Amino acid sequence: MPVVWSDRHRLHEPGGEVWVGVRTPGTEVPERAERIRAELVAAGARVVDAAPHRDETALGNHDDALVAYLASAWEEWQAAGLTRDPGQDRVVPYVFLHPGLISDRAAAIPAAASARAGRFTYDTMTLIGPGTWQGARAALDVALTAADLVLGGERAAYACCRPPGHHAARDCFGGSCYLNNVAAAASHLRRALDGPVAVIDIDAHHGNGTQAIFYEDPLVLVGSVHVDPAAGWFPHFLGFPGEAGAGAGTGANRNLTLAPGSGDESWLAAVAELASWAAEREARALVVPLGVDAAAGDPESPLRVSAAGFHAAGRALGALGLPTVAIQEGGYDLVAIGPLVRETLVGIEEGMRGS
Ligand code: SP5
Ligand code: ZN
Repeated sequence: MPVVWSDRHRLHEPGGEVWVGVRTPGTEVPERAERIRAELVAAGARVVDAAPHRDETALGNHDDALVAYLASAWEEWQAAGLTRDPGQDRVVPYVFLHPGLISDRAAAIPAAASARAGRFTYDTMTLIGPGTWQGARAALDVALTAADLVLGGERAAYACCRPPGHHAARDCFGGSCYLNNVAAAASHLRRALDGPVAVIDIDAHHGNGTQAIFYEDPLVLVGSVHVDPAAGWFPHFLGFPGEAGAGAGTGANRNLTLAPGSGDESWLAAVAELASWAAEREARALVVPLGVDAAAGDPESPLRVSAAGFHAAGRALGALGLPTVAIQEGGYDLVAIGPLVRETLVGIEEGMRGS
C-alpha cells in the first residue's frame, strides 16, 4: 500500500519531555518516522509526498483558539524572553486550567506567554519548539492525503504521521500530540462516504482525543484497545469501559482495557471484537490509529504483544474488506518500530486479499 510522508516532521523536535518535573530525553523523537520509512522502502513500498490541504479541511475538529495558540506559541515564548530568562528552550506550562479553578466562568486566555501553555495543554510532556507547529500541521496533510488515496480507489494507505495525534482533543492537547491526525482523516472520509466510518485504535494508550472529538457523533464509531488506565497508565483520566458515547453518539464509543502484561491472546481478542463491532454497524471505511507501543519491549507501555500479534491484528482488520487508512501513532522502541509497522501493514494487505 502507498506510504504517505512529509519531510516536515523533522521540523518538530520536542527536545525531551518534562515528566514529574524532570526534563527527560523523551521518546517521541524524529528518528521514529525515519526508521519506519527506511523499513517500508526497503520492503519495496511506494512513497507518496503529502499534498497540502486547506485549513478548512484539516483543522475543523479543533477550536480556533487552540489552533491560533499552537501556531504562535513558540514565537510568543521567544518574544517574551523566556528562552533567555529563565532559559527554557521549549514551551513548558507552569499553571493549568483546572475546571475547579474557574467554576463556570469562561476560560480566559492568559496575557502572559508563560501561562498561556497551561490554557491549552493538559500535561508537561508535550513541549513546543521552533518547528512544532509546522510539523504538526504537516502531519494533518499526511493523514488527509492517505484518506484521499483510498477515496480515489486505493484499498488501503498508510500515513506515516509524526507527531502523533490521538491524544489531541478539540480544545486541548497532550500526550506528545498537538493536532488529531486520525480525527482529520475520519472526518474527511465521513464527509465523502454515505454511512459510518469506524476508528479502531490499537495504540497501547487510549485515544482520548479521538474519543472526545466524536463522543456525540453516531457516524464515527470509535473503538480502542489499550492498557487499563485504572492500572495506572496514561491518559489516566479517560479510557474506561463505561465511556460509551453520549447524546446521538450513545453506543458509538467502545473502550476495551487490558491488564499490564497482556499479550497476543487477549489483545487480539479485543481487536477481533472491535472489528466485529465495526462490521455489525456497517462501517463504510476504517481508520486504524496504528501505534505499535503495545509491543513487548516498548519503553512506554507494559503490554506484551509480539510481531506475529501485530501481523494477525492487521489480518483481522484487513479482513473487514473496507477502504482502510492506517495512521501512525505511538511506538518508541527504535529498533522494533519499523518491522512492527511493516508486519501490521502486510497483515492488512493479506486480510484484504482473503476477504
Ligand atoms: C502517542 C502516544 O503513544 N502517546 C503516549 C504518551 C504516553 N506518555 C506517557 C509518559 C509517561 C512518562 N514516561 C516515562 C517513561 C519511563 N519509562
Ligand atoms: Zn501510545
